[in-house]
Amino acid sequence: MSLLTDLPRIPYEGPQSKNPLAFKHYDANRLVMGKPMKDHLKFSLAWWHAMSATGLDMFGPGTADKTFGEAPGTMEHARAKVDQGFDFMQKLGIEYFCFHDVDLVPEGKSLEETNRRLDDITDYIKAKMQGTNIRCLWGTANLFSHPRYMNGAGSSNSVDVYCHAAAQLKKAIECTVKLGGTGYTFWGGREGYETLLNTDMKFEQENIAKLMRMAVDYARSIGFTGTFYIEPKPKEPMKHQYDFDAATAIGFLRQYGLDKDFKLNIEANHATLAGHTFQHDLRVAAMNDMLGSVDANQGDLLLGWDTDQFPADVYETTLAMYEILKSGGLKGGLNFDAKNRRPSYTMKDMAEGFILGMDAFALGLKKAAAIIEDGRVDGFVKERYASFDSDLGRKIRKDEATLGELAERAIKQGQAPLPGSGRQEYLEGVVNSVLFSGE
Ligand code: XUL
Ligand code: CO
Repeated sequence: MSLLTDLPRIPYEGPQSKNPLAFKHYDANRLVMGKPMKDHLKFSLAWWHAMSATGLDMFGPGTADKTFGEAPGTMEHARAKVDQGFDFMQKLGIEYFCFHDVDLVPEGKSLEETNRRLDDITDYIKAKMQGTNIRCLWGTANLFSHPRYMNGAGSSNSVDVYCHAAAQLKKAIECTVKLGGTGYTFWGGREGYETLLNTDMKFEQENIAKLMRMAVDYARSIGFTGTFYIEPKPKEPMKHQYDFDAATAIGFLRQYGLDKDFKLNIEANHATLAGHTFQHDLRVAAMNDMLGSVDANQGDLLLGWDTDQFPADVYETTLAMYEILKSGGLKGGLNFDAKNRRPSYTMKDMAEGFILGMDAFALGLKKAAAIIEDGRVDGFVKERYASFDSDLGRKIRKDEATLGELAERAIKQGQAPLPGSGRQEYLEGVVNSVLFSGE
């Protein structure tokens, strides 16, 4: 058995370091665009992956030993996870964590028993938080693993299941508030369908919205001032998930009047499963003022599922941080909804996974700031729309133009000139030169 407490503290050693247990780019207090890196990059540990998941897949059991010297399924084990997790976060300088209810404690035989266990563990976590900088980024309820949720929770056909979900939701909100969580997340779990032959989609979506409304009302009534998040995902586990992507989730929130209380938690691997880039879904969220938080990971474009890998692709983290910087920064954080590959099963592997992800985002942050400071990309985009700075262009933008007026101008001018080169290759070259022109 190996323990996270056996690992050393992880120092920043700079880009030349070859020490696997050191940061090459993440230098918590270094200023980027006038703000310390750690305030741009509020890294968070996901309790389900880091403290719980062993690497099991449908072809075989887990390879990583996360017993931490205690029998799984006991409260001793739940507490050992807290001891190990907090020690690990402190060694890496991670200041936030996220959890599902069932990541914290083993489920009891009844809701009352589970709730008592949650009371115990949140007391334990709260005490542990004292004297550290560690805070809860967001909490959530696992409303998708238990067989009762085979048809979803808010979208279930069964009112009994719907009520059970409500009970779990209520308790998870209470735990989040108790731990001072800055957010509460709804990932659609199994909120979706396998076939429309047995599904009333409208009924199910209305019920999800009603449950969310009740959750907001309850949370506000017990003093929760944080943000609710929807985390879009197009498929897996269901064939079709209702929160398909950022645009779909925003439409849903607006339709049901939930958009004042909710923002989005954009996950990189979910965006790519939806056929978008991570950057695309960040942009859609940001331009609608709905960008709240991020689940930081990456998929494998050759595989069609949610591989939840630690972020390594600096091109992608750069473009993600570009979107985040341009939107004014995240109020939420960067939650590593990420896990080691099954053959990377040691505690050292886990540390190296986090170091990889934190460095990839730190480098992405530095490079995104450099792209913005360089100005050529932003300058080009501005210039590209410059024809709208004309009198008529301004009238269009101010909703003062009529279709007839535009048509008249078009007839007068004859053939419209070509709109100007998009210069994609030039811009990609600019990005490459910023990325690879030294530190
Ligand atoms: C599943 C996923 C979840 C959510 C929390 O794909 O991303 O772990 O982040 O329920
Ligand atoms: Co996620």
